[in-house]
Amino acid sequence: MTAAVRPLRISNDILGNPDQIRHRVADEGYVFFKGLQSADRLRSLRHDIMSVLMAGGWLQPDTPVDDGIANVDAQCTEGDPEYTDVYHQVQRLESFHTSGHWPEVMAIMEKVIGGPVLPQPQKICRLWFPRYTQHTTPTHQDFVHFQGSYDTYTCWAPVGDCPIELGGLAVLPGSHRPEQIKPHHFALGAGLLAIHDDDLEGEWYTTDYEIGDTLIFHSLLVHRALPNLTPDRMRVSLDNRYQSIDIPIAEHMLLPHLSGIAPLEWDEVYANWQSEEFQNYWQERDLNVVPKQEQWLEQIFEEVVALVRQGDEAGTHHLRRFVRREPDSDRGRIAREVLVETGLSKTARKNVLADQK
Ligand SMILES: O=C(O)CCC(=O)C(=O)O
Ligand SMILES: [Fe+2]
Repeated sequence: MTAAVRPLRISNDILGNPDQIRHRVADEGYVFFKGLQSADRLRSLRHDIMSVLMAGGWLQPDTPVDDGIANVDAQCTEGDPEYTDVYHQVQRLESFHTSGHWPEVMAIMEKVIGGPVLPQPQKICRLWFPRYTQHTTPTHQDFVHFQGSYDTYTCWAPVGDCPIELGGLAVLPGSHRPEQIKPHHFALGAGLLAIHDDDLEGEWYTTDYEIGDTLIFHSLLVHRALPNLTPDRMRVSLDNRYQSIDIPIAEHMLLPHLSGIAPLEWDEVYANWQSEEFQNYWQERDLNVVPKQEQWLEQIFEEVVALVRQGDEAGTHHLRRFVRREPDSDRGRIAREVLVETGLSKTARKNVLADQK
């Protein structure tokens, strides 16, 4: 495969034609629309999110909050306990959850899906620090994370302009066919699962996203994020999932995002909301809920252990974080033993022990 990057195909010309939209998604695995979502509402949401980040110490004090100028000393990412300390405050925002139900979003998802739509309860916001490129979301298919049914679609939108250097999403058109899950392996970055380049062919497509632009893609489409190469800007984006109300949904998609890393209940999420309209909205439906498959998590744990034994840095970073998060679980204990047993320097060993306190 080549490293060249081509521009996403813009589908605004077929916005009024659901058959053509579905045809294009079936063919290319994605559709991309310019200015689909209200820029005003997104700006207001950006203000709410950035205000949480400022209060949490992730933005430079005395800079305009809406600019999202990062305090790089606060760098952290999904999987780090410090990340959820602030991220879960974003999860409590009514405006954030409501954005997943905006009329223009529901209307386009109904066209893509061709019938009544369930916005999955788990809504996701991504908060990506600059100059932290080793934690960029690696190449993957969403199905390994969200599971349930293949016919689930991700709707990704930046909350603010997102030029290429800020690190938006890139897709590999047509890679959702044939209908199969490709091998995934451990990598740092959101989700921790990566498809290796050798298992792929085709060219990457992306764009300089502007506020309101919206990318929708199938759960088997291969995609990745580009690194946030700006000196100081946070990248903030929404990625929410939608499916027909009639097909299976995996049980973990009924829970707040990252509530497995640090506990967060829906009641806590709703504590300061004005409206009940989007609270527990899925409970009145007779959903077909299926268990979460643990196979990928188990696989990467074994891979990480093997990598750490070979002295791999990314694996060591992950295992140390894992021990901090779960010192007392079975895997946490194994992780600690592996870190101590491998050729860690004295300082690193001290850090592992300090992390456990
Ligand atoms: O925003 C990111 O870095 C990851 C997004 C993603 O992979 C997704 O929306 O499925
Ligand atoms: Fe993804």
